[in-house]
Amino acid sequence: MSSGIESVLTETRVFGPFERVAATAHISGMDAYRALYDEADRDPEGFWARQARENLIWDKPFTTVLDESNKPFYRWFPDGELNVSANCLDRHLGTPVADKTAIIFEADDGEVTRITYRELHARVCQLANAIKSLGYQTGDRAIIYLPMSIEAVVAMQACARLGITHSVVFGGFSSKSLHERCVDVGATLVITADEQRRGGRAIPLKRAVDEALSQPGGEAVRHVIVYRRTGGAVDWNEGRDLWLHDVLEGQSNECAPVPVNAEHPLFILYTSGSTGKPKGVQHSSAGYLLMCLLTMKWTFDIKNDDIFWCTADVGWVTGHSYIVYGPLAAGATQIMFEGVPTYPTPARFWEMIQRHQCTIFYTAPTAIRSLIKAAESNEEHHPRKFDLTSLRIIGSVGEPINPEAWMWYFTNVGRERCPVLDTWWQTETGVHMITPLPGATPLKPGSCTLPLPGIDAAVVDESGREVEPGRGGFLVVKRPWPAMIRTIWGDPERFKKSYFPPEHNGYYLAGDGAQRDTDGYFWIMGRIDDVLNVSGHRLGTMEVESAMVAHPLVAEAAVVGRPDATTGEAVVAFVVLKRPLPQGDEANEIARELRDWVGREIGPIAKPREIRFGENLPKTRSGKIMRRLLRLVAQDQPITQDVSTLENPAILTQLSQSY
Ligand code: 6R9
Repeated sequence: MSSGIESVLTETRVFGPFERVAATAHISGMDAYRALYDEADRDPEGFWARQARENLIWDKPFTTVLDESNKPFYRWFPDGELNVSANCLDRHLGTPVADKTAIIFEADDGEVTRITYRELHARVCQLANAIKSLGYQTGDRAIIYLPMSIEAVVAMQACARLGITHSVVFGGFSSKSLHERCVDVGATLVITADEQRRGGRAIPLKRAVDEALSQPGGEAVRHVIVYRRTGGAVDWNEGRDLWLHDVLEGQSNECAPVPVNAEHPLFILYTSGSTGKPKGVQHSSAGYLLMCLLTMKWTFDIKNDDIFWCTADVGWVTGHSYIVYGPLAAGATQIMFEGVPTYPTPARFWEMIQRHQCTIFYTAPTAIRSLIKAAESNEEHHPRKFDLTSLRIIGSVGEPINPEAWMWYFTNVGRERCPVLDTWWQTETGVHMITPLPGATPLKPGSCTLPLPGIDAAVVDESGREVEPGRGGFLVVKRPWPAMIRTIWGDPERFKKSYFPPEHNGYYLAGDGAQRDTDGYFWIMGRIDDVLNVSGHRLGTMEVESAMVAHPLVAEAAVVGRPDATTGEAVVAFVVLKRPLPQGDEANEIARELRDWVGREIGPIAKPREIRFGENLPKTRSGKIMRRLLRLVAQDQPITQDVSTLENPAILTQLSQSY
């Protein structure tokens, strides 16, 4: 948080406008932005109705724009019907886009596969027919546990075509996380692969599915469709498991899209919150897709000849909105990458931009920061060694981008010609909310700048009152927007409590701290709840704590974040064991064991960077763990506050030793 606050106080540089982009931009110049913003502000329903009519193809037109009768369970275009897959694929068939490349897929080993919109449509129809023939229908839920692949896009689109709600689980999650999600979402179908290939290694996926489904509740899954990616050995459960290539055989490449209600849940995506249990964020069909498409135009200024590349995984919301739905609805050509930015070398991104003539590049600060390190230590991996002149827009998402990383990205990747779009949004918001527009907004390094048209964002105090410029507070959105979260799957009370607490006037509470400057620009300060952001991945501290205390050796655990130059935040775990305090090698051994345990319980991304053992944890008189204190200890900062109320102040010394 401190680096964010400093940047607000010291950052005075302003970049842009970018004439080259502005000349042809969808929204060109600040006057055009303000005009659109004001139109939406004056008459939000009229504005969104116009956008929904102009941008989506409806099977049954809506007559109501927004149903607010059961706040905060807003319903958008509630009597309209459409199909999301038809809006991404069929809409292009009678146009020149049909034979345009939809996806340029580059595999981990560099092999490139291209697929046109017409071919993609055929593949989606075939899989939809196969799924239908297995007895699945609108309203069923499918878990998708696939690597980055054209098959993942096909699987998600095939579900959308039939009105089957998908829940994609990131391939880096453990079988235990997969099991929890399968059960919570009530899945009856799983689509997976034998293995995934990343950084030259093969990582099993089917094995994790087998483990997950052998647990209680797993028997509800009737079929597991398996994409053969590597040919690695897999166990086979006759009757349940089916090869993707077998189920596709003989299927017609036409499958009528099923019209669904605008509010029909397109997908449920799990994300971390401030309790131990991940939340199933439920999204709609029409409102969500509308804003995916609009932000492709507004934020990315997508054009027919652009080569768009979002480096996110389809397991995260960024991959949903800016790989699977937004770019396809916009008829764009996009790059999709199976591997990791550092394999075979940390120049992989720059090589790929050059090879595929990428024009719009969208990645995460954590990737940028690790590539800075690599570039600065080896000239061969520096972006200046590559021809990146095809780029016209570069973007960032997932966590605050510090001004230094912003400047490096702007200078070395964008060559000072490309606007850097620092896009602030969340799994819950569905799409970009606060972001520069490339042909309009002057940029300040470290600020996500201004809200999109139709987005009424503000910074408020504890009682919901807007604070003055330069004062920190809670980031809120005052009015509903079409792509917003609809509920937490199976837990409407938690939805209300988490996002619409009564003291905030019915505003949507994002969970981030922020402040605005005198130009109205937003500066995000990081999470204000018990959610960490490690390499752009959201992790609940409670989630990691519950995983740790599930280990037989652990009596108690507290997890906090520590600022980290590469990953943004690093997980530091304070642990009380059920046995005497370990020292030296023994402590190292137990720390390794606990790290592996967390990796198995949640996934490798949750493994604590540091583990610190103590005989107990610092607590208040009422028994609350003093996390604020632990955060200071984790940063090796001096403790200036009064610690005399602690049961045992000496533990602070114990807890300073890390493993
Ligand atoms: C899209 C996505 C959401 C949280 C969010 C915030 C952080 C995302 C940011 C940013 C500062 C940005 N975040 N983008 N913070 N500037 N441009 O990342 O969704 O995984 O749900 O994370 O990430 O803290 O609340 P999700």
